Amino acid sequence: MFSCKPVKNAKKNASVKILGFGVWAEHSISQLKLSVFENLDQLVVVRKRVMDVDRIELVKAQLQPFLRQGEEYVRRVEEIARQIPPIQIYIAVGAVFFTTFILYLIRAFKHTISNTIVLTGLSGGGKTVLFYQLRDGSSHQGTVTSMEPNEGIFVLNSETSKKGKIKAVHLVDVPGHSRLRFKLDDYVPKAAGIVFVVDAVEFLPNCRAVSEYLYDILTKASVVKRKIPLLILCNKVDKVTAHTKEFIRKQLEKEIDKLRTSRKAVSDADISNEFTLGVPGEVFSFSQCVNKVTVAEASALTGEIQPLEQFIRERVKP
Ligand SMILES: Nc1nc2c(ncn2[C@@H]2O[C@H](COP(=O)(O)OP(=O)(O)OP(=O)(O)O)[C@@H](O)[C@H]2O)c(=O)[nH]1
Ligand SMILES: [Mg+2]
Repeated sequence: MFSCKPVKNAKKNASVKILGFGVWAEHSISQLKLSVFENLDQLVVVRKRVMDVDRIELVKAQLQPFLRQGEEYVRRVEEIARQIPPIQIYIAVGAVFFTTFILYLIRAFKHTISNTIVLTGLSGGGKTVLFYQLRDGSSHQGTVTSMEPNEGIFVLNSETSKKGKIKAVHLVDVPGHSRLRFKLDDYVPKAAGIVFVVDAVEFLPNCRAVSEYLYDILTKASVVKRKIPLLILCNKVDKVTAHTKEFIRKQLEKEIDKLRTSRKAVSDADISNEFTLGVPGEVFSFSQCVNKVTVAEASALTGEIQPLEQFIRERVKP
């Protein structure tokens, strides 16, 4: 009698073996795939490196002539340097450093040169009209008492048609009202020049007030230390009743001389001006001031302002 069991077992064994072989084959193929991919990656990396090396070699080859030329120049310079006595080399190097230093100083100095001109003086003297004359060449009649400093940076109207380099002027017109005069301190320390405007018509009734204001300006530390030049501009000379600049100068000197004595007494009582004026024991004159003080005439209304323009141009150079 035949039993079919062994046959069944044999079949089962065979299918198990085939299954096992299948798994093994699948595994082996995936392993193979992995190793092939890994090798491919490595191949790409190696190829990239080879290309990089090739490129570097190419650049090196291209640079080679320049390097050789550079070496040649250095060799020649060394040869020339060996022929020149060392003292000449030191002098040449020194000259280069010195020139650089001088150029640097000129640059630094140019930056510190001011182009600010301050117009000051009692209220009603004509500062604002002068400001417009300088800027626009017209008087802008009907000005009212200024409440704020009036300022602008511009090329003087009389110079707009001039060719070549012309420096713009920073002009500030500070109100003359006693309550607004403190604003002067914002501008005076950096000023290249001060224009003290005097009403030549109404001079005598205001002589004391004019002198006091002028005295305060001339004794300011910023004015004395920086020796800021000051122009006393006697304005409104278009009117026949206007006083001459000589008369005004003399009256101001007399009044300031008197003020010196009275202010000295005050300063002894500990309320002092920053600096004293003139030479002790001598009658005061503007020539005794440490800063240059000049006197000129003008008419803002008619545009006769040449002395003012000249003063500005001497202080603010292109
Ligand atoms: N006749 C004559 N009048 C002038 C002249 N300059 C100014 N004035 C007149 O004087 C008056 C005062 O002029 P302003 O320029 O406003 O005076 P200011 O010095 O600016 O006065 P504040 O702003 O108060 O400090 C105005 O009515 C002007 O028209 C001048 O040269 N001649
Ligand atoms: Mg004004």
